[in-house]
Amino acid sequence: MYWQKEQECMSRSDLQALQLERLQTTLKRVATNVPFYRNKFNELHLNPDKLNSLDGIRDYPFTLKQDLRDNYPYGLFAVPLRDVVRVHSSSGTTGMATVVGYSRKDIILWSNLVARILCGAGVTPDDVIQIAFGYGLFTGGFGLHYGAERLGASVIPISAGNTKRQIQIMQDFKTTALVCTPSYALKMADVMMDMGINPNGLSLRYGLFGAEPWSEAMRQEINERLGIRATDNYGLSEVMGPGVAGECGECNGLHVNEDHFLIEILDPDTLEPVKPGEVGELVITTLTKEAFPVIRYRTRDLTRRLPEPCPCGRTFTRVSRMMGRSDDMLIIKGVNVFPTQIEAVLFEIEGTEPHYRLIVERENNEDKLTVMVEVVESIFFDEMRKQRAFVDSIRKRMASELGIGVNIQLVEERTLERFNGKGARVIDKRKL
Ligand code: DLL
Repeated sequence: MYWQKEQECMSRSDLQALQLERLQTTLKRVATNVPFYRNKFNELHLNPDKLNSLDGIRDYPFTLKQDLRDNYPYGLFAVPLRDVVRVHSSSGTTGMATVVGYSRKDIILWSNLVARILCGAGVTPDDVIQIAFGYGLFTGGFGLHYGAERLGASVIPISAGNTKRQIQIMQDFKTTALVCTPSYALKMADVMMDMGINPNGLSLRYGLFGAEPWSEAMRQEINERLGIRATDNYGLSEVMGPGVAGECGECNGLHVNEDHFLIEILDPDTLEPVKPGEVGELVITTLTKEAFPVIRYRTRDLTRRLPEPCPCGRTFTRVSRMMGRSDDMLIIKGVNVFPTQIEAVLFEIEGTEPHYRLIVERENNEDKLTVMVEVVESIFFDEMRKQRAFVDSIRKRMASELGIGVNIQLVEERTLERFNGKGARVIDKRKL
């Protein structure tokens, strides 16, 4: 099933010609409208008018998350704020937020690309879609919502959380497609069991999961426990949000919406292209976005091209599920967390030592983050009540900085192992 067959199945040569034309337009637009890009291009003596092949993109500079932060909030927008109809932000990063904007045309494009992904996964206008992603600055809720409406499905905008109510509604409203993170889907399966509900008695048929890494084993478990077909979909706010890539019914890799995004897969150290089929970092250039185009955005997500043609007939390149990251970003309960954010909070709190461990676990299909931190003797041996208040204050600061709850465990000075070289402060025990 295709949403836009002509585009999704176009010949590779037509696609490349379209990409080149759009790339030229995008480069010219950012050079004209965004001083950040104009200055960088000038420094490197790059003239977008002279670009005459897709490979020419390799002369252009990368865009990093830090560039978005440095230009906070609107510095990288390519249209006046008057033409921006929506603003989103990368999940959970209050202290280091990155802000992205959409013009009216961008919202239409976004809805279309998400509709493509839903359609590719098998969803039709006859389906009832329960969207259990958070609605807000996170792109998951609104992104999937607009796409599902564009498709013509019946949308239940339930948002995240309150699992029992989710299940009640799923039962009563006869939900046929569930949209959330893969870990939340497993949590739902657990809660269904606790509630004595047999998933086979529900109307559920499809699950569209994304926003965090997961594995083939997890897919099998979800499929079996919920009696559905689970597909993976990928995106990131800096590039658009969901809608960048998604699996078709073959469930064997994600088709990238290449008519709107130019991808490169590079060795994260040398920044040279990897050999075909090898794992590398996904780098994305938007080809049609108006308000917030990005040039060679380093996603830090690791994947590889799947060179074999897909039996579904789509010609867009497929990439494997995301296999990890080339930086230390963690995704906890769907929220992006950098260890440096936690470190920064700890450093501000008197009585803590600069030695900590982050332990990430998955308990009952829910992520749990424990911060073990060394504290000075006087605090460690403080009376219980005082210690509890201390822990509470750290927990509150963490919650407001990270946007998620964490457990704090105080340990005595000099108990955490010291490192000689690169410190391994994060222990991720989740087996995905
Ligand atoms: O997570 C956008 C999204 C929402 C995608 C809903 C799919 C569904 P951010 O909050 O900016 O945006 O986080 C982007 O999440 O760089 C990846 O590391 C990770 N990620 C997103 N989708 C997947 C996936 C949204 N399917 C970051 N598999 C990205 C693995 C994913 N990781």
